[in-house]
This record gives sequence, C-alpha cells and structure tokens, in this order.
Amino acid sequence: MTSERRALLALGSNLGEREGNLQRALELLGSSEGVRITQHSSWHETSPVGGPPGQGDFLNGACELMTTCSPESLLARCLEIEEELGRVRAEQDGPRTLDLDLLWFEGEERDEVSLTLPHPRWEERAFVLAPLAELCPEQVLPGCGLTVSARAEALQCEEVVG
Ligand code: PH2
Ligand code: MG
Ligand code: MG
Repeated sequence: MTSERRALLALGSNLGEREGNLQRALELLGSSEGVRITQHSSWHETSPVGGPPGQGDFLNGACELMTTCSPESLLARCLEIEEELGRVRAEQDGPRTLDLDLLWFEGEERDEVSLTLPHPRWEERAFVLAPLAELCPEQVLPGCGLTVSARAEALQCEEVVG
C-alpha cells in the first residue's frame, strides 16, 4: 500500500456563490479517491491582487490533506473540481468560481510548466499565508526561511504601511 503524504492547498473564489463554491470544493476534494482532508481554515475576504480591474473581492482559504496520490494526480483532480464548479479560463487572473492551487507537497519538488512545487509565489501572498497560518503556523517556508505565521504577519504589516 502507498503511504499517505501531507499536502497544502489554497482555495479562492470571487464569482458566484463564493462560500458555497469553496465548501463544495472541500466536499469534492475530500471525497476523492486517496484524499483525506485533515484541516481547513476559515474564509478570508480579500481584495483582488493583480488581474483585470473591477473584479470582485475574493474569499480565500487553505486546507491540509493527507493523500496517497502523486502531485500530478492531485493537481489533475483539482482541475477537474475547478471545472465542475463552472470555472471558465478566459483571461489571466480573471474572475473565477474556484481556484485550487497546490502549495506544498511532502517530499516533492517540481519545476514544470504545469506544476511548480513548492508554489512559486506562496510566500508573497497574504491571501494565501493568512489562512495557512491557521493550519500550520510553524511550518517553515523554504524560499525565505520564515515560518508561515511570521511571514503572514510581515505581509500584513507591509499592507498597512504600503
Ligand atoms: N488569485 C490570483 C490573483 N489574485 N487575489 C486574491 N485576493 N485572491 C486570490 O486568490 C488571487 C488573487 C491568482 O490565482
Ligand atoms: Mg491561484
Ligand atoms: Mg490556480
């Protein structure tokens, strides 16, 4: 039997019934073969970062899961769930019913067009790290060497000042 490994995901929605979309995503993910959700954060209302002007605010969150899947098959399942929730990929960083991003996967690194692990921008994003700090505050971010909670706090300060 393949042993389970831990993975961290970010969730976001700024189109349609945002909270319903995120809840449904957790249900679909948690009922996927080889996936067991162990924790999820609360939902954070956040202003859009980048993307086209005028798009709606996001609800963002994070979840931790244990899985026997490979990173590639977990990613494929995430893309299926995005599609099932009605995501249409029209423009870069445009409004979406659901975005499910793989942030970190135990023991795995990737540098592919379709998958980079750890996620290349997670430590720059307050909308990722604030929810994640509810789940694993002491986990160290490989890129900057800070814990999730320390980096989340630093980003919040930057937001207030800048
Ligand atoms: N996702 C993006 C780009 N900008 N901004 C917020 N607030 N939340 C997101 O989830 C988000 C974003 C690309 O995936
Ligand atoms: Mg994203
Ligand atoms: Mg995405």
